[in-house]
Amino acid sequence: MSAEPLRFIHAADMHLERPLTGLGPVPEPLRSKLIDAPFEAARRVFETARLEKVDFVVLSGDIVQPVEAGPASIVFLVEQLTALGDAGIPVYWAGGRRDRFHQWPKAAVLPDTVYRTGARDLRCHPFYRKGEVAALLQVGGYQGRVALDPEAYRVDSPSVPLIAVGYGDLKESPEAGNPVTYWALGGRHLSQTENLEHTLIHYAGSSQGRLPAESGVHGCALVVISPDGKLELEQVACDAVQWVRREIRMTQTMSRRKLERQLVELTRDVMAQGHKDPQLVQWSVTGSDRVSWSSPSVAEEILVMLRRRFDTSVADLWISGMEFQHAEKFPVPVLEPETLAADFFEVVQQLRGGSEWLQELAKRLEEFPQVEEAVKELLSTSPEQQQEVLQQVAYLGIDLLGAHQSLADEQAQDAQSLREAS
Ligand SMILES: [Mn+2]
Repeated sequence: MSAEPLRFIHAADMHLERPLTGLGPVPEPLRSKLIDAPFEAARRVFETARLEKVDFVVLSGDIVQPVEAGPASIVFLVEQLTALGDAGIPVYWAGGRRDRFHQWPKAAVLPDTVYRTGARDLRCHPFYRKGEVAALLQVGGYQGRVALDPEAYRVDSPSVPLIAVGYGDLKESPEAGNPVTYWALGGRHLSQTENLEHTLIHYAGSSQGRLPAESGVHGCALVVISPDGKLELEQVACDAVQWVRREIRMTQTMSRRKLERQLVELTRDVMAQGHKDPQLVQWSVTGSDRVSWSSPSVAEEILVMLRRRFDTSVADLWISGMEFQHAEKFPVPVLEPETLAADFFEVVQQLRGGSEWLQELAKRLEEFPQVEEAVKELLSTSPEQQQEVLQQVAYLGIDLLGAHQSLADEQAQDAQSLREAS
């Protein structure tokens, strides 16, 4: 093996066919940036490869669904991969569930520095540097719903680093005798690393988060394998828009107005940090179990208030969501007795701890095939998931039956407690 380290970029799940979702009405100045974000993120990944002068790039699937993405995305990708080819950087691309190489338009010609492996296929490529093999790449396409077998990627005693590029989960942890140096995997949208003694398994994650659940930094991995076999992985942020999820803890006595004031202040703090890219902020309020007004409709009202406050043409910030997190398994509302909400809640309480209610529900909904199907699907989920649904039912019911505290009530209550205190 040569005395130079091996350096490469690992990226996955770019999903150039998929826009950002879960945002609500976005102010005009932000729109084009959000539309462009998946492409800008991909551009930054490929630019990193060129600036770092890496040996090659590995793509672990779900880069683009060619039919859904449309011609502009295909042209974009061909240009990016051609620029890499011109810089002497080959690309090894394991086809994911979405890539569909057989639907790739014939007119879009990829440079011959791009090596693609389609579904149910596995190919071994030697990577040459100065006329010598410097690495071996086992590139495997989407295997259907079957998990990847680490043994299939085996090569008999390789004298150079062996890189496995694949899409999906591994059936089992690779054995100690498995010669793969690095598992470049895709199919998970949040990056994830599993460091085993003899190998490193890494999911690159999507280069651009698409929804609130994909918060945190996204990008690609820069992997360096030194001549003595030491492996280093550096995460490189490439996302053009960041989903920020922030938690704030509420105390039992906290009033709604105080919470609102805090949220405004904290959002200002996020804004003051001066990011170069737009921030999409999701507020999650914990510790709200014992507060009767912590309902979805109050969350919605607060969201509208925050959006109005921060809808400025200069700020690259948008509040993507606001939710009350209920850590306890079930709401503990303070309800007026003999009200609809209280009666409803009592019934829901009685249904806890079993799945009979679902069977009963399925029976009653037999004449509505579509709903019935959804309920039957629920029946096949775990008891925990069923209880979670019941919990949501409880919150929604209490909310819809008007048990939440309105702002007017609260202002009156605030004024009352002020009078009492003075
Ligand atoms: Mn994917």
